[in-house]
Formats: sequence, C-alpha cells, structure tokens
Amino acid sequence: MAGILFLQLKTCWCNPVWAHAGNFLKKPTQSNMKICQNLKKKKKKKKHLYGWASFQGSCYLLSTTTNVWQRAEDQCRSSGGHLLVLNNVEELDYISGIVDIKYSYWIGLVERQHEGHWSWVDGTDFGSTPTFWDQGQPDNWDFRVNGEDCGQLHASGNRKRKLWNDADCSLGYRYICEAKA
Ligand SMILES: [Ca+2]
Ligand SMILES: [Ca+2]
Ligand SMILES: [Ca+2]
Repeated sequence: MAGILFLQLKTCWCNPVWAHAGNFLKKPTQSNMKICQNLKKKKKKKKHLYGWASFQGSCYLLSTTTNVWQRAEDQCRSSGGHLLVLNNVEELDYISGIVDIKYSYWIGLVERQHEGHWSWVDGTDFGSTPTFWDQGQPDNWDFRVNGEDCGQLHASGNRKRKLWNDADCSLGYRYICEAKA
C-alpha cells in the first residue's frame, strides 16, 4: 500500500506538463522534492513542483486562468487528462478542500443531447455517481442566449462541500483537470 502511494506521489509531483500549468497551492514535502530531483537527475525550479494534488489514484490540476468549457476540456486532454469527474463524495470533499472558494470551476459535466441529459466526459455513467446540485440548480437560466449546458463547482463564501451549477459553456471560468496517477 505504501509502495502504491509512493508511486502516485512521484508521478503527480514530477510530471512536467502538468506542473508547468499548475496552480501553486502547496509546497511539496522535503521527501517529495528529493524524489523528484532524483527522478529528473537534475535540479528543477521549485515552482515546477508546486500545485500538485493527489487523491485516490488521481492527480488534479487547478487552473489559474479561465477558459470556455470546451477549451478547458481540450487543455486537460492535451495534458493527458480530462476535466474533473466526481466519482464519489470523498473526491468532492477532497477537491472542496483545495479549491479557491471564491471561484467557480468547470468540471467534466456536460449536457450533450437534450436538456436533463448530463454526462461525464470520461464516459463514467452519470447515473452511477451521486449528484450535488446547488440549491435551485440546474436551472438552465434562460437569460443566457446559449442556455446553460456545462457543469461547474459553484463559487461560495465559505469553506464547505462545493456544490454544482449549470452555466453557459461559452463563458470563461477556471477549471480542474484530472488524470490517472
Ligand atoms: Ca474522479
Ligand atoms: Ca441546460
Ligand atoms: Ca445555473
């Protein structure tokens, strides 16, 4: 078990593609720094190792820039991942603890065919995962010309479990990528 965790950390902290785009949330531990430096066989700038989050076999990357939903998903794909897929409440609570609460973040939730037909970008059966819509959501707010067909974690005023909102896919928000460790 310890061996598996070790491998996950190594992958998460050292993948340069993800690290470059990272949000520098927390400093790596001394041991992680050592692992990375040994792996790379050369000294890396510290900032390239920051911003990594690892949980239950996944690596997460929180963007610091905004993008429309599809571009956000494309960015995640080009880094070997996809927008965040929330498989269980533990994952949501973990993410809720590391996001900047004042921002909304795109996740891998999208209504593709018709209203009410939500799906996860990685093919996970939407019906198999718990839902956490914020109060009154999804409302497909018709003030927006395009409707609201993309899912996000809703900004909030205090640190608690983040809830979901449907939003206009053509608006720019921060986003969260997920990749297998
Ligand atoms: Ca997941
Ligand atoms: Ca909608
Ligand atoms: Ca909404």
